Amino acid sequence: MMNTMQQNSATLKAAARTIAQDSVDAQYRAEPRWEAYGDEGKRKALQDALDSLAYLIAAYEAGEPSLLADYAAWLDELFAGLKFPEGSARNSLMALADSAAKLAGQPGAALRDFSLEALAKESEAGLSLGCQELSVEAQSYLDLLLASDRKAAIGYINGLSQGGMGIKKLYLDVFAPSQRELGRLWQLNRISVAQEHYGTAVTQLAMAGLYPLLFSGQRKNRKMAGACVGGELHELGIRMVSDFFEMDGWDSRYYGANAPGVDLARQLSADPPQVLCLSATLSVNVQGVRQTIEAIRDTKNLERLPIIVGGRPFAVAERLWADIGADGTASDAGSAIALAEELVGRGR
Ligand code: B12
Repeated sequence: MMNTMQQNSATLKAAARTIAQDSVDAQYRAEPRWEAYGDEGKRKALQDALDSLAYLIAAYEAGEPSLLADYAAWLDELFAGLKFPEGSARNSLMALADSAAKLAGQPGAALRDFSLEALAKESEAGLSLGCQELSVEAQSYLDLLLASDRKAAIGYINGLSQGGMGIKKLYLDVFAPSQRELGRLWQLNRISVAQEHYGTAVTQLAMAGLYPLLFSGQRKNRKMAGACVGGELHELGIRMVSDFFEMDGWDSRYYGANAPGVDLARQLSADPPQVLCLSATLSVNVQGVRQTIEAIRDTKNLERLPIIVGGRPFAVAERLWADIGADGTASDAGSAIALAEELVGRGR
């Protein structure tokens, strides 16, 4: 049964193109100098508007203003990197909400009210996407990634490992912060998409090189499965989670990015694990997490499978995991294991 917000969201998604086009037209009327960018500029503006509208609707559908506040804070930083005037991010989001109110009846008006409330909270958006102080090791590794020196980067990681740095520390204190900083530098327009892709490819290779070292712990005769939900391509986080379980003696089954819920359910039903970990990085994929959980719960042998969810939306919106039907969330790979042990011990 769909609740009102889900019903409204379906209406809004069906009208998305009309709403996005209307808001782009309104912004072009307000800023006629944008015409100088020609048809290509208009095409990009429409795509950006569609993307932002998807985030607006995702936050509304989840009933979580903090998700929209978080997205607005991210858009602000992105626009600052592009030297857009201050306030552009908020204005573009409100322009979308106004177009929705104009064109999509009561659901559009509900989206606008929600957006006003959420954007008032933007300045309180707690999590920042980057610029934490990097450790010496993370900074040195990142420098090698940015110098496109794969050989030296892999050599550096192997050196740290041989020098006694454990895999957990390499994952959480070297790879994860370097990856986040790569994302921040891309967002601020200081590095290219190609440089981010290169760095991520090297990190995947470095993790693969450490793989033989994962299996030293005593086995526990327990299985976990880890996957990103459909549409979600950020798979390093859930891979780290799966590897942490493996190191803790569990058998881990890592299904990677973009796993369709129904297929995952079918696969797990044949040989159920004790815990399933699902990951989403983008808030537009939160409904995908909900749908995957529903598919799992509707599948024979999996009705009582404990499900842990994680990734940025669940760090931003504290109760989201419960609202979408999961059994818990954890902020990183380390804390997921304690939660899994607790859930398995307690039973669903
Ligand atoms: C690499 C990367 C990509 C790669 C991913 C490749 C891959 N094989 O994974 C590619 C190029 C595909 C990509 C694409 C996009 N990306 Co990207 N990406 C990144 C980047 C730079 C690093 C991600 C990463 O590896 N992080 C390291 C891992 C270890 O951290 P983590 O995922 O947070 O995981 C930890 C915890 O969250 C937690 N956790 C995660 N999952 C789970 C699950 C469970 C159960 C538990 C318990 C815990 C848990 O544990 C992990 C370890 O402790 C991030 C930057 C960032 N801040 O993360 C941007 C970032 C996530 N991407 C971003 C964007 C915008 C995009 C695109 C939309 C860009 C575009 N216009 O196309 C697309 C969307 C693709 C999609 N549909 O998913 C933005 C998202 C902004 C936002 N508002 O949400 C970010 C934040 C960059 C930025 N600063 O702007 N991206």
